[in-house]
Amino acid sequence: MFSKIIRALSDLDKEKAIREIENLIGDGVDPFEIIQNGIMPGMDLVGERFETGHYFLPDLIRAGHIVDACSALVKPLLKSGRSDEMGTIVMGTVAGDIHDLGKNIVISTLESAGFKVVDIGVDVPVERFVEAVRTEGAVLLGMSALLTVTMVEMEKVISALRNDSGLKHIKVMVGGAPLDQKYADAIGADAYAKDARQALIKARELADMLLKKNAS
Ligand code: B1M
Repeated sequence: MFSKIIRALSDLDKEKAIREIENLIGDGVDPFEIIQNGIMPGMDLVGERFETGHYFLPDLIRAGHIVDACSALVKPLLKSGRSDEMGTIVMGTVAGDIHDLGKNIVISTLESAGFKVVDIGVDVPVERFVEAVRTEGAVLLGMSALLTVTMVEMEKVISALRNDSGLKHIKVMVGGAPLDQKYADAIGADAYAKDARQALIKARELADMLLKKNAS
């Protein structure tokens, strides 16, 4: 079902990719499945072609534009069924990293479920994360990283929060292609999500946990 969209994306064929996304949406395919089984594997192939020297930086940039156009079709459908007032989440991509397409999909998903999300952008330094959590009164901080060399920034932010008596209670969720649960545990994150659907599940669990704690 997803082979055509994967192929269109990996061949950097924007028109075909958009048409295939529209077809999948028209067939009633779950939008989370479209991201997980169509867009992400398509981008994995683009990445592989880049790594093996078949694609170059302009191709990556083009791939980014195509994902952006495809995401714009899928994002309005990322409804979760339940939409309560869930609190504020600050979200950004760590320092040195400008990948934001996945982060933006996660943000749309969280917003559609009732979270207020403050997007502080890409290439965000440690101090800016800490400042934003403080000034926005966030209950949760979300960090995204797509480069293995920038993953280490997450640990610095978590450490800065844990060393601040006013912010040590803030829950932290991390995500992005090079991460896994083991890494999230090692750096002391409260949750790891491998995709947008998981991000929503984990964010709800963390928010519910905080609500229960405040009520007791
Ligand atoms: Co870049 N890039 N890139 N790139 N790029 C990768 C990441 C790479 C894996 C490609 C490859 O070589 N195979 C590789 C990293 C290798 C590594 O570190 N191991 C790479 C490289 C090397 C680079 C440059 C260094 C290239 C260069 O300049 N020589 C450069 C770095 C720039 C920088 O950041 N400083 C670079 C630049 C770019 C573009 C700007 C051109 C463009 C990004 C455009 C943009 O984001 N606005 C780009 C692209 C498009 C990619 C690939 C091909 C696709 C990324 C993407 O958008 N995926 C990527 C290859 C790949 O991912 N396989 C690659 C689709 C998106 C929907 O998925 O982002 O994984 P994803 O998000 C998912 C989940 O990860 C998760 O949910 C999302 C939705 O389900 N998730 C979270 C993400 N954040 C989350 C946060 C959460 C929870 C879940 O909680 C807080």
